Amino acid sequence: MPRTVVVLNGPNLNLLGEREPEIYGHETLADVVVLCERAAGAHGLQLDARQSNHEGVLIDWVQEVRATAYGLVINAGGLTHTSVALRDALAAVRCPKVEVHVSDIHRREPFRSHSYLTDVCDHVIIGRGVAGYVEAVDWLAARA
Ligand code: DHK
Repeated sequence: MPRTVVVLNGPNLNLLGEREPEIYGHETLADVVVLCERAAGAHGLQLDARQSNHEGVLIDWVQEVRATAYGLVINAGGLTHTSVALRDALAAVRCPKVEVHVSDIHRREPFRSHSYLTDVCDHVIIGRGVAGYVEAVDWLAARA
């Protein structure tokens, strides 16, 4: 059975590279997927990368992979700061989970400082740009 790292991206992350590049940088979501595939491959892992702008879709995906994923990386975008429901879904996931933010949410508007996801994740990577996703995959591989 392939060991699969699931990378979930939430609302507006499909616009990476285009939206507020001074905050989120110039790399696109497609670039992120290539970087993560490379990192996963280097550890002998498969990658399953998905993005949705819809909270319920993300929750469905979290539930779908909760018993089978080897590791989960999630950047929930703005849902980070609002979604108890996504948090509850993540709490039911068995594998290690890493919360990623491209920007440093603690150095932006105060409402971004609180994450509903942090204490149901095993590790948090913030403010490292898209390299944070690669760090997350490496962290999951090292933790096994
Ligand atoms: C991405 C978003 O879309 C924002 O809503 C978060 C996060 C920060 C990021 O830095 O990747 O506040």
